[in-house]
Amino acid sequence: MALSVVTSDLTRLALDAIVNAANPTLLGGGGVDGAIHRAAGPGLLEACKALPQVAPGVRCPTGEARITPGFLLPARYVVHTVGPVWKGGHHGEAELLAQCYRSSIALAARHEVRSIAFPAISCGVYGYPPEQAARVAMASLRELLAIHPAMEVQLCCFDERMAAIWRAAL
Ligand code: AR6
Repeated sequence: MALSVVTSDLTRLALDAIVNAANPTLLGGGGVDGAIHRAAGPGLLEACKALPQVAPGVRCPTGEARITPGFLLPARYVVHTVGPVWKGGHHGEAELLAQCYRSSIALAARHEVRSIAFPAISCGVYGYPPEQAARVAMASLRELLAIHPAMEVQLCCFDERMAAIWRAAL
């Protein structure tokens, strides 16, 4: 099946690309972002710094995506996307989260990526309720896989509790 849920450390996956749940600066942070920068080594930060700012301090607005090499990671590319901060659900969060999946897959496809893994974007520091995020992600990804049938997509959960929520949505 082209869409699956795995329980793993995202930084260990040897796929064409992994997706980073970044912040608009693209200069690193905590959570999966911090783990990716640690595992990729300093080349990743240099590549991120080289991406143009579209506004002061903003290299990637919420819902958009940017791509860099994976440097020391087993994955060839890192697709950086910025999820919405959860503000109760009535501030366009679902549409912005769906945009993250769309922008990431579109950008990956332009780089001939055939296998890609996403973390649970926005479900950590950004506070998005995972049950709702998983439904948005799965609905977006099903539509995207109809457009990109050769793409293999993994949803990478850090622990079993999160994986159970995502499997239920799948
Ligand atoms: N592998 C897979 N999943 C992970 C890993 C890992 N190594 N580490 C954490 N997770 P978060 P967000 C899970 O907070 O909510 C950063 O500081 C984690 O358990 O990483 O989009 C950025 O710079 C959770 O389920 O991302 C931003 O400022 C999921 O990844 C902000 O956090 C996402 O949690 C983005 O917040």
